[in-house]
Amino acid sequence: MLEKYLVINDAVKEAIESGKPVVALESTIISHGMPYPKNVETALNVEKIIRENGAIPATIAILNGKLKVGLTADEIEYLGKAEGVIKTSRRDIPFIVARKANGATTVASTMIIAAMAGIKVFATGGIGGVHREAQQTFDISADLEELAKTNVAVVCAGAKSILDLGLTLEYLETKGVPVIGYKTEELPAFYTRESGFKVDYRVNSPLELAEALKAKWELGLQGGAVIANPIPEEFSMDLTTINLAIEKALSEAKTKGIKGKETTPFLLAKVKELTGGESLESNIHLVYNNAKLGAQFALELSKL
Ligand code: PSU
Ligand code: MN
Repeated sequence: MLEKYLVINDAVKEAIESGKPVVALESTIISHGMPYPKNVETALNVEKIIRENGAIPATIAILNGKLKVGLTADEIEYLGKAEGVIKTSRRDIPFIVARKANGATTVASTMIIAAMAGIKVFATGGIGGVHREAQQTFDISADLEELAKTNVAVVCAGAKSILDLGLTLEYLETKGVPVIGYKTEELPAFYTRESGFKVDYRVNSPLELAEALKAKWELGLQGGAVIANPIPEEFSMDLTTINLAIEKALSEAKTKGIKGKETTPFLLAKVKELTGGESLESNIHLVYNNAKLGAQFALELSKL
């Protein structure tokens, strides 16, 4: 039945079937996260980094209604350039499929499709979370629910402080999702290495990560994990600069009445606009850093 919907490219299929390491990649970051042509350039570099570190990349999106695992360079180019690609989370998938539309997958939907294909490791930039003032708005990303139930581990640089990081951690705790710091005790906040919040566990090697996730899944403990990998020091941003931009973006979103699925893309675009090219460069390099760790982790997992 799944074959009707799911299209896995040959290289990725061969790797999955023979137990080789594969790293899933999302596509919202391409369509909604960065401007063209940087988005395409970054997506292709990320795939290259994964290959250089011994794993097979599988960029995921929905194209003409097909759940695609492993995009070609042309498909990545198309997605990066096309107008009207729909940001697709769990609830959107059936409609994008039935309408034979193009959808860029978020963390949640990339996890879903990766799990359908049998991929356990996924690398990206930042996850969605509990928004500030969620006590009133109820704005909590579907990414968190997905982490609670789908067996895919997500390597990221933490979450942006456009979110309420404290509430995001509380939510993940309730849902039983481990938040793991890679070589750090502190939750990184995307552009910065620090946030003031602690992670649940610190690990110091890809092998340690692989052993913990293997135990989780062999025990039948459903769900993923957040592997928080701090941005490399040389690309990290000044805390005051980034916080000012975030405050400004949040107040503008409020004035404009931005709601629902538009909130995250709006805030990301605003922060980028306010901090200029610097935040874009930081963003790109933290994704590269996560791609590398994702590949190393997938490699260790495949050896266990
Ligand atoms: N945060 C980022 N960069 C991103 C996203 C979040 O720093 O690109 C994207 C991811 O695709 C994530 C989605 O899964 O936004 C979350 O959107 P929402 O908050 O609407 O669930
Ligand atoms: Mn939301």
